[in-house]
Amino acid sequence: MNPQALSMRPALAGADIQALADRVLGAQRDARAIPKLTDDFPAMTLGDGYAVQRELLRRALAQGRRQAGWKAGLTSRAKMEQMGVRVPTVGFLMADMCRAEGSVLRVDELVHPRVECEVAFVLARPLAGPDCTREQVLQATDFVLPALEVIDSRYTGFSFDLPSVVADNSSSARYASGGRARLAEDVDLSSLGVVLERNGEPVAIAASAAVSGHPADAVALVVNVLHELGQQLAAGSFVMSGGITEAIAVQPGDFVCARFQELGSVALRFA
Ligand code: 0L1
Ligand code: MG
Repeated sequence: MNPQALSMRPALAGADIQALADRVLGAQRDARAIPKLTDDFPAMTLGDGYAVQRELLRRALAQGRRQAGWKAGLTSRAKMEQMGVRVPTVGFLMADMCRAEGSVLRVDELVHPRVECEVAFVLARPLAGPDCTREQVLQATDFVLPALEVIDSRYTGFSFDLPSVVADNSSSARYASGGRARLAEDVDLSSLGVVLERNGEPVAIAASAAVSGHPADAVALVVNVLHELGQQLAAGSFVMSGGITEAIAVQPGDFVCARFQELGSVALRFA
């Protein structure tokens, strides 16, 4: 990858950021695939990707939508290898992207949805960077629970690079949590086994250590990236720590269930 693309220093003009936010929002709203943004803006950096993401969040909040929290993206080695990138990302989660456990999601509202299972953290206290640690995350955590994330890259053929995927809010689309909420100290979060099933068949099996070594490390990473962006995690934030398995594609008719050791299961149906 072009090293300049990894820079947090913005290279684009404010008008370009607005135009790219329009472009991403149009694709998200119409469930329509678009070419990656760097095809037209080859100088775009990671900092520009976050500037577009920040503009998406600003517009969502201006519409009266409520932010529920944040997610870590591209945290597992499996995910990084699958996507051909090396640096994790963050994305924001709005409350209206949440679906009840067991509910039915319409595939035609999305471009090419994929599902992954994650450990979600709910914070009792705020967390701020720059040097947030696993221990600080665990101390600030109210409880953890199992979650499914439905990611939906808006880029044609899943062809994207880091600035483009960050501008697309790290492919965030929907999420659901369920199972059993547990105190973080009551479970060994470093070695939780997970089985992801599609239509009753196991399609991915992994352990939570796939998430940056420990899911709380991924949350610490979110906090430290947010610090670079001038933000922090508020008390009450819902934070998804990153896909434990590779993401699996879903089609209408699919029933997806993630069975977590210690945390129970969470399922979604697709129509
Ligand atoms: O949550 C994630 O890890 C998704 C990151 C973006 C890449 C993708 O669309 O798979
Ligand atoms: Mg994810």
